[in-house]
Amino acid sequence: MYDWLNALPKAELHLHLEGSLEPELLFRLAQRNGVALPWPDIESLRAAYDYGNLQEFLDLYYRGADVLRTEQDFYDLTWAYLLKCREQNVVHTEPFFDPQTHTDRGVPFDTVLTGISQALEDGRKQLGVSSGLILSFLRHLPEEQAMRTLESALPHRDAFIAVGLDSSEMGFPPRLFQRVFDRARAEGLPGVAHAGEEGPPEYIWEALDLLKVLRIDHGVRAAEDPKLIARLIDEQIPLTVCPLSNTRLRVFQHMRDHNILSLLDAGVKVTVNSDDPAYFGGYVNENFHALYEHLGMSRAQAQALADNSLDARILK
Ligand code: ES4
Ligand code: ZN
Repeated sequence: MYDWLNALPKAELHLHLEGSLEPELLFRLAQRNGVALPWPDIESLRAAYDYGNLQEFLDLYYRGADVLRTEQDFYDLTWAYLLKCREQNVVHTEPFFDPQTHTDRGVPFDTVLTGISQALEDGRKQLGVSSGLILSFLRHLPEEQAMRTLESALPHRDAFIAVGLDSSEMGFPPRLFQRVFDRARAEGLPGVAHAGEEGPPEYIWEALDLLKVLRIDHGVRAAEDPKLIARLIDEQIPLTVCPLSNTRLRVFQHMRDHNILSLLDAGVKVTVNSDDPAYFGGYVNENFHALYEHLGMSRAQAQALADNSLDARILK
């Protein structure tokens, strides 16, 4: 079963490039750039990968991203992820990056974008992995800063397929970013948004009705709202679900409690994704393995999940 799951062609639609920074590369870049780290070695960094909620994870994730300084760093980060894609039969990926995490530290927008874009291009040519990049806004920062980030991205409009919304969810509802998403759409950039990970179903309604997103990232709390579930099924709105992330961040206490297969069987267009694989203990295939191990996922269910991922691409 594991070999069969690994061989399934699939797309990844919910992956933060900064979250694919493995401890080994993190330490190598820290040394290369002369960045001091609060952890003496890789083992103690790994020991810190134990989170009570989303915010505890994000604090560590932003701390880790501080080692990314040069164009080559962003290239190396992205290339390492693309090698994983090839290894795992991820034939297409639509990764996020968070420009504000870097520009707020003084790393120029163009440095970040050029390093990532060059690696994606080489991935298409040398690895056969197709891709489309999603520019994601940090929702814990004011809307004006998201708008300024969008402005710095527009000269490179063709480098992106969509805009996204991530970071701390509670207290930062989608409605705060309606103008930014309107502006992006006017420029031909559709939206996706994290909603219903820790936040209530109301945030998913807002993402759909106000931000007019094409997909919901996570969305697992939709299950609390039958009217919302009916709409997701009716309109076949994809949810990019991240099982290992959800259990590591205690959205579900145990994998056997996860609702992804119930949503699938109900007719919701759910997909399997890794979110921040370096921080949550696995890439896409390890997420599939966990669903088989703890939820008894069948081959037919796995096939449907993989088919959904290819179907829910923005870049066709
Ligand atoms: C994230 Cl799991 C998750 N949720 C929200 N924002 C994020 N950024 C990176 N990983
Ligand atoms: Zn995410």
